[in-house]
Amino acid sequence: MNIMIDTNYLTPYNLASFFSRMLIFIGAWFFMPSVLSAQVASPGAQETLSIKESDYYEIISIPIPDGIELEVGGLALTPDGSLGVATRRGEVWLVENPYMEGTRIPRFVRFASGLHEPLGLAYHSGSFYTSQRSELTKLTDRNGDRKADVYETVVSWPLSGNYHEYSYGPLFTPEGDMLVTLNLGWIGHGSSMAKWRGWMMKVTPDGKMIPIASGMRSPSGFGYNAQGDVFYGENQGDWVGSGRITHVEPGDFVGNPEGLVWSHLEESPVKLRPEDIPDTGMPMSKVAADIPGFKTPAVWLPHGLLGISTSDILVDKSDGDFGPFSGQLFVGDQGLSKIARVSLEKVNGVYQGAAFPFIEGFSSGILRMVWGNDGSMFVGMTSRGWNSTGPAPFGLQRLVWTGKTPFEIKTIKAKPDGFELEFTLPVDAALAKTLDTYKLSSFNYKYHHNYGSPVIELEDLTVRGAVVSPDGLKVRLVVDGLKEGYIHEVNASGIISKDGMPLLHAVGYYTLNQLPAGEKLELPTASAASVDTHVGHQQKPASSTIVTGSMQVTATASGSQQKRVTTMPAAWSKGPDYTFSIGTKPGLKYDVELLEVKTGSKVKITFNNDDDMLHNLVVVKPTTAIKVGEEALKMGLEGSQKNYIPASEDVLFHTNILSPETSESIYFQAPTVPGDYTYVCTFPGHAYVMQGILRVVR
Ligand SMILES: [Cu+2]
Repeated sequence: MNIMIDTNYLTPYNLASFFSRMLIFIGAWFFMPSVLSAQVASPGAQETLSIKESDYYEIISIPIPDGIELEVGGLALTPDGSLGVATRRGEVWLVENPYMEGTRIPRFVRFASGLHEPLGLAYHSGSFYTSQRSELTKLTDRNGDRKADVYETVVSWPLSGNYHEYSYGPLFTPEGDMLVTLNLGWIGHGSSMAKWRGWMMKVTPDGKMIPIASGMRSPSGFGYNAQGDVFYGENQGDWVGSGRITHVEPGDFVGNPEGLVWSHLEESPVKLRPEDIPDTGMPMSKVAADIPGFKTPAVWLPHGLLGISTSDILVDKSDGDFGPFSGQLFVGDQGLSKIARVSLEKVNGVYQGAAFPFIEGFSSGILRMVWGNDGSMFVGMTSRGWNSTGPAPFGLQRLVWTGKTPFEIKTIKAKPDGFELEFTLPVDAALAKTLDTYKLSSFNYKYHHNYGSPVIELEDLTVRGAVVSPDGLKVRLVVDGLKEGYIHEVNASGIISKDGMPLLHAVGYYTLNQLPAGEKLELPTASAASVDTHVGHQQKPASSTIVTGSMQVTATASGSQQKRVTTMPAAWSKGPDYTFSIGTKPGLKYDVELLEVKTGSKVKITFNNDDDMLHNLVVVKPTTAIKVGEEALKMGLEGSQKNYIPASEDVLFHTNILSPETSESIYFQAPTVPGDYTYVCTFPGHAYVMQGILRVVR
C-alpha cells in the first residue's frame, strides 16, 4: 500500500483526519466490521469516536411465547396492524401489537394450522394467501373470531416428493394476480422432477396457472423495486456462482437450465432448451451475450461478503421514515443473518447497480422482511436445515431507524469512464480528491453446472481522477479498465465525512452490465495535483489476475508437515494407522463427530461431501475452531480462491472446499501433543456448528 497526498491539503485538521484515515484504512481493508473506531480531531482535544450500525438502526426482539416454534416462512401486515406470520411448522399466527407500544407484550393468536411448510404469506382483500408445498391456499376468517374457518385451494401443482421442492409466495400484482416461485428438487444437483419446478408462475384469482420465467434454482425471495418491476433473489448453487438479484420479465431465462425440461410445452413463454446452454465455466455475462432471452443478474451479492444465501427483497417505500435510502432495495441473507442494501439504475434499458453491507447481527437466519405501518421493518427468521450466524433456531425482530443519518456510500452510478459515488453526508474534500483514497477491482464468477464458483479474473483497476462536487455529496471517479458483465469492487475506506466520521461501510459492489454512453470527464487542471499524487502508486501488473485453482500447500508451524497432502506419503509403506470416512448429515453437521487416534500416528481422513452445499474439513488446534472460522469469514474476495483456509498457525491440516457429491482424502501425522483437536468447516457461517473432535491420546 502506498498512500500519497498533496501536501497543500495538509492543514492541521486534515493531517489528523489523514492519520485517522490511515487507521481505518489499515484496519478495514477487505472486511468492514460493524464497529469502526476513528480518532477525530477537535480543537484542543482528541476524542475517540466509535461508530456502529446500532447507532443508526436498532434491532428489537419481539418476545415469542414458550411453546411456539415460530420458524418464519412468511410475513404479512393486516389492516388492523397485526402481523401475520406463517411458520414452517404449518401454522399462521396473528401477532397483535407487534410494535410493543407502551409496556404491552405482543399477543399471539393462532389463525391457521395444519399447513405443509408455508414459505410465503400475503394479505389481500380480507384473506391471507400462502404457498404450501403443493398449492396456493386462501385462508379466510368469516365470523371474525381471529381464526381461519375456510381453507381454499386456489391452485395446486405437482410434487415429486423431493425434500428440496419448496414453494414461495404469493406476491400480488397490481392486477390482482399472484406470483409464486417453485424451487428445484435436489438429487446431488438441482433437478426439475415435477412440472414447472425452477419457474416463476402467475396464478389468476380463479386458479389458472401461467408460466412466466425459468432458470430459477432456489428462488426464496422476490419483490418489487420502486418502479414496480419484479426482482428475485437467487442462492449460490449449481450454475449459480454467487448470490444475486435478477430482474424478471415474462419469457426470461435467468440461469439454471434444469427447469428448461418443461420449455417444450405449448404454454411455455421460454423457448430455450436445456441443450442450448453451454457448460464452459466462462462468466455468465459472456455466455448470455450469445443466447437471446438469457437474462443476467441486475446485481451480484459477492459470496461470503454480502451474504451466503440470498432471501427476501424489500423496497424502501418509507419516504425517509427508514433513513436516507428511499427507493433502494434491502436484501436479506439467511446464513449470515444480515441485510444488504442495493441501489439500482437502468442503463440502456438494463437494470444494474451496487450492493452494500447494511446491517448484521440478527438473531437467526433471515428469510422474510416486511414493512410495519410506522416505517420500521419486521424481520422473520429460521435456521432449521441451514445454520446461520444468528444462533437462535427462529426469531422475529424489528429494525427501527434511530433518526441519525449514517455516513454511507448512498449510491454508485456508472459513467462512461468510471463511477459516480454519492454519499449520505458531505465528504472531506481533500481526502475525497486523493486517488489513493480508493481501491477498485473487477472480478467475476464461473457459470457452470458445478456448485458455486471461486472468484475469477480478479484484477486491480487504476483510478485516474477524483472530482468532488461543490456540495461535497458526490465524487466522480475516472477509472481505467471497466469491464461490462463484471462486478466492480469499490472500496472507499479512506473517505471521511466533513465532520470527521469514517464510513459505516466503505465498500460497494457494482455489477456493470452496460457501460453508459456520454461525455467522458475532462480532468480539470485543478485536479492535476491529485493526478500527480498518483505517481508512484504501485499498480499491480496484469499478472496480479488471480488464477483460480487449488490452494498451495503450505508448511505447518513445525515445518515438518504440509497442511494438505492428498496422496499417501511414499514412506507409509504399511499404509495409514487409521482410516476414517466422514460425510455430512442435515443441519450442517459431520456424520462422525468424534475420532480418536494415538499421538504421532498416521491418519487418513476421507471427507465425502454428500450434502447440498459447499464444505471443507479443517483440523485446527484445540479451542481455535471459531477463531479460525471467523478468520475465514474475513478473507474477503480471496476466501473462495483459498478454500476459506486462513493463513493461521492454528490450521494444521485441511481439505479444499468440496462441491456436493465430491470427496477428498488427506493424509497427516497426528500431533505429538495429546488433546481434543477440532475438525471444522470454515465455509462462511458454518464453523459455529459444523465441528467434530479429533481426540489425540498417548
Ligand atoms: Cu460447511
